Amino acid sequence: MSDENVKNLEYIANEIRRDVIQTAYDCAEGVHVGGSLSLAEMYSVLFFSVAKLDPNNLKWADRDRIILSKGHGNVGFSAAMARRGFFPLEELKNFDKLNAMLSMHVDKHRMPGVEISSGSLGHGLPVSVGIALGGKLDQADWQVYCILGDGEMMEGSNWEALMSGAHYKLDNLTAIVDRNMYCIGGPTEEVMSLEPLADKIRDFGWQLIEVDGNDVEQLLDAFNRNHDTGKPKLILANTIKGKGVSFLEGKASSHFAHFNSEEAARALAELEQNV
Ligand SMILES: Cc1ncc(C[n+]2csc(CCOP(=O)(O)OP(=O)(O)O)c2C)c(N)n1
Repeated sequence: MSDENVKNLEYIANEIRRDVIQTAYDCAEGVHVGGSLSLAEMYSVLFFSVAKLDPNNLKWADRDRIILSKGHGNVGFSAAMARRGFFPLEELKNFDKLNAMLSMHVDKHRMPGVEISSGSLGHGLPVSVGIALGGKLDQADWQVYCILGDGEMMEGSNWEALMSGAHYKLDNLTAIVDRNMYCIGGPTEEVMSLEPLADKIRDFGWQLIEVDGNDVEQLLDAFNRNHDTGKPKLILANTIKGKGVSFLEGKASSHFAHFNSEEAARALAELEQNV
């Protein structure tokens, strides 16, 4: 991919971050900021380069299926989908208001282009395994991309899904773990240690690719690498929770936040410098 295209994906990631901050200001209750900022490059790369999608043909049979398993990350996901053309960006202004299209967690009955509702952690990967298995049985050539949080990997259902993904040789399935090192209650390694996470996943029979998840080129390379024969792929994306805003980066408190006008202005000014 050309330098210009990489720059464009970085630009979109920055715009997604700005959308998240603006929504954390507009939404009186606050939103899940940290785990949306950590995934901005992932959303940009997936929605604008890797996945086959058509926002004007939501039921296109050959579309790739993107599943946000960590459904609390809906604010960043919504920003990416809006920018990709699934619905107007203005919908973010009503984020989590009564009867709005966009809510704190992903709701497929209200958001156009969403494959499954999510928010209760530990369900997206099991469902993705089922969808990928269906694709295999149909000999379809679309792919399934499932995004999980690292804290979410504490859910036992994910480990059953890892077993079955390998068992059914689902090389049409790519899971992505946002390894930002924090869950809701603090650092993952203090709450429930996951390490050595890469080795465990490899031992479950998956092709493991570990990257800097805030680096567009590394993400593109990971997605574009062929699946090892007969294996599902897992991209362990090392990211920074709250990435891009100095007073949020690497802080557990970034998980969920509302900003006053001064904080929002500070954050947006920092992100302005990245454009
Ligand atoms: C089954 C279930 N238990 C608890 C919660 C509450 N909860 C919401 S977010 C979260 C932490 C998730 O951590 P992680 O997956 O690392 O998310 P990230 O840091 O990327 O935002 C928890 C426990 C939930 N949504 N679902």
